[in-house]
Amino acid sequence: MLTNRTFTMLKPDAVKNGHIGAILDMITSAGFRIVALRMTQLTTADAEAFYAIHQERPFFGELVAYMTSGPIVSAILEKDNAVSDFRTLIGATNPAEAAEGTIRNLFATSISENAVHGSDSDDNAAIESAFHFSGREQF
Ligand code: FUP
Repeated sequence: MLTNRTFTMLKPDAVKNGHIGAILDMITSAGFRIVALRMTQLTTADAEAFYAIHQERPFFGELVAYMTSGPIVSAILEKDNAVSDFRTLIGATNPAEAAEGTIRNLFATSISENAVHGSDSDDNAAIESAFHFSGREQF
């Protein structure tokens, strides 16, 4: 189990608005080591599978449309207490509630276009990492 790793995506709004460099700098400055990294664009099938847990939620269609609307940057990050510390670094799902200085506070535009994803558990970090990266792409 990759208990010291978490998975993130810099979402289409963050990429489109030119924030890749600033967000990766915040991530590494906070002590995370990037162990996998890719710029890609999700297909509808990718996004539906990745967010399958939300398929009954009213925002599912909008979420899939948004997450496939442009390129993203996906990454695996390593640090002690990675999942919890990264959730603290990104802030609340709704940027209006995200603590000052968090990535979502600084870069997110709305609850749906909220700049970054962060895994919510060690189990999901492992599942999401394997969804995006093969073993030989993780360093
Ligand atoms: P988080 O773990 O903070 O990414 O938040 P959730 O797992 O609750 O939600 C996953 C994604 O669904 C969010 F990043 C954005 C989207 N979402 C909405 O669009 N509307 C909502 O009301 C809640 C979530």
